[in-house]
Amino acid sequence: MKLSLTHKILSEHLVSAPTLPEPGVEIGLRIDQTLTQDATGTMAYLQFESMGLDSIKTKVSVSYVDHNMLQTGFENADDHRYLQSVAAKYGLYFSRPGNGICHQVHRERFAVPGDTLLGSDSHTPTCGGLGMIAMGAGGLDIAMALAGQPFWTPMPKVVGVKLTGKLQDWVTGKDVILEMLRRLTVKGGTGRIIEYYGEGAHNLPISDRFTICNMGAELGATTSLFPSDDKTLAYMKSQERETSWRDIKADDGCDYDEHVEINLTELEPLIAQPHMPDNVVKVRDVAGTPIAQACVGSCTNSSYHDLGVSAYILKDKVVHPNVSFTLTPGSKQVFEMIARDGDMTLASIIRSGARVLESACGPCIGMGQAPPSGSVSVRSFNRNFEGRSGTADAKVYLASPETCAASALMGVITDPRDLGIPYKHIGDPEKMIVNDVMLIAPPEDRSKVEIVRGPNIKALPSFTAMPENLGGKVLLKMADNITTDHIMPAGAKVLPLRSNIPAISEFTLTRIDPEFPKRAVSWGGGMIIGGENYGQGSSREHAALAPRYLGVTAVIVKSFARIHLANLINFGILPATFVNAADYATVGLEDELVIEDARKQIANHPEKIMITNKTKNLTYEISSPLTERQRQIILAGGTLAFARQETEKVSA
Ligand code: MIC
Ligand code: SF4
Repeated sequence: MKLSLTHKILSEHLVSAPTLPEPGVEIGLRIDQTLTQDATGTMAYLQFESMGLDSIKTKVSVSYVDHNMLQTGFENADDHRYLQSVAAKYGLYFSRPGNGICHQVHRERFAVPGDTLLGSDSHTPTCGGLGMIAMGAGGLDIAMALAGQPFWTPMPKVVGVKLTGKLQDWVTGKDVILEMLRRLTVKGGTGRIIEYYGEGAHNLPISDRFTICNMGAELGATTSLFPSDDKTLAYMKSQERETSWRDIKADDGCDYDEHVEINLTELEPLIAQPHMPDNVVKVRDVAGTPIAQACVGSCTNSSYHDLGVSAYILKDKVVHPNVSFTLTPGSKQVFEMIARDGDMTLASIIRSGARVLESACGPCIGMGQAPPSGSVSVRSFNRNFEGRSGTADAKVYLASPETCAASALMGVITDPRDLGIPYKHIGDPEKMIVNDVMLIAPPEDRSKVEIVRGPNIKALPSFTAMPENLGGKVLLKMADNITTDHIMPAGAKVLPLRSNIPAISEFTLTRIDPEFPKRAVSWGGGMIIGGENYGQGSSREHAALAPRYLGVTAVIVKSFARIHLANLINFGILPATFVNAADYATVGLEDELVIEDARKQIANHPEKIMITNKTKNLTYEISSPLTERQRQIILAGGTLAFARQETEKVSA
């Protein structure tokens, strides 16, 4: 049988059954590598610690510090020390602050074709650019993988994206993924793995492949990947890691569940307008719009190519006086490369008046560089959700580094082809500067390592089992496409509280209704109602943990995003969808809902749960997509409670 690359890698890692099942059926996968970043890592390691093991069980695991580096108080600094000591204690690599953004560093130094990677960050699929199955998940799922447990996820459909032709000058991988978003939308990849193949895929430079896989997260896809070919080998050689290269690709003529075809030759520079990554038009359609800010960086576009091409556009010129232009090298490696290359890349950037930021997430997660009121910011990033930049009324556009740099120069949104400068190809360098001094390997003798816990690191809250009857008022009713940035905002004010659930829960859903946390507490908890694609975006499990802490017992929506759904189950919140879409309209704030015999209903037929709206005297049918394993988790009050219950059974 001819197999897709996805099926090959999944089969090699399948532990739940001898063969891959139909799409939708839950599969358990062996995880080779994990990564965490500081904003999700503290929770993941607190959860791992609570499992009582003395060592991690994965092949390679890395703890990165890249999100929260402002250090406006002791909180982040304390988190960094905790993460460093946990890594040393349990056998992980620690990537020091300054070494770079997790996805950029991981692809440079650790990604291996054919392996599996699970990361507590939704852009973990970036490493799919090297031919691996790299997936985002909540921190608790990472903790389980570190403990050697399988990762459970629904068997995805595989979408084969056939790329033909070759990109024109000034058109990039970013434009390919923006075209995918234009066609498929932010929900189009849900329950799917996107596999690129064909002559066009082979023509794409490695840096474009990473950008495309990175932003596949915005399609809602489980992951995206490219075949491992001669370009992959050349990249791994440039990183002095060719011994880890593996020749693995789809069989010619294999079957895909769904098909998409893009002729690269026909693409032109594209741009996502505010406030969704799928609101895509041609750059020329919005050209001339005045901008106040441009930013090149983030895990999507901060490679040597991205900085190099920006510098080329800026060479011997000055950034427009009305624009603040920031550039972020994605890693220390990229930073050192632009500082030492023959083109004087860093010098051109400095001379142009652009602002160089440290290698971290920075403005992408609202850590500084909030744009001026009501202004336009053009960014090479992956998310432009309302308010995420730190300025509630800013209008954020997403485009290639080429378009960002051209716009920064002109002061208005500009198609790089209209700059009138000759095109210069900046390829993947044959040799990168390899220097791992900022990656700390665990010590030989880990027994003496003490874990350092600052006062911001609070104990994990524990949750009770599902009651017989589940009742409560509707605490909030929301529309479609609610992101995890709405549920649990990030930014400079909130990120420092990621290790402190009582404190961070006070920000839950405040972007939608500032009174939500107070109401949830004074009403003694309750249920929340949402529309389509609820919980899209980030993998932050705080978007489930904090609501649970405030007493949310059920989330009833039209449809869920994958990672958020898994996080709700992990923390014992019942996720359910309306069977009759029309029922959504009849539920209102403050309505009293009750699921009689909730435990029985969930245990016996979660796909058909009856819930009564006592206020309106109506009964609805809702459906919870729970497998047998997940039913037990929900009944126990969450994954950790379930794991404890199982251990007690064994030792009894
Ligand atoms: C993001 O881009 O939203 C983040 C910050 O990287 C998140 C993780 C987090 O919230 O810590 C993600 O994408 O998973
Ligand atoms: Fe960091 Fe932004 Fe990438 Fe998230 S999307 S990992 S915040 S750079």
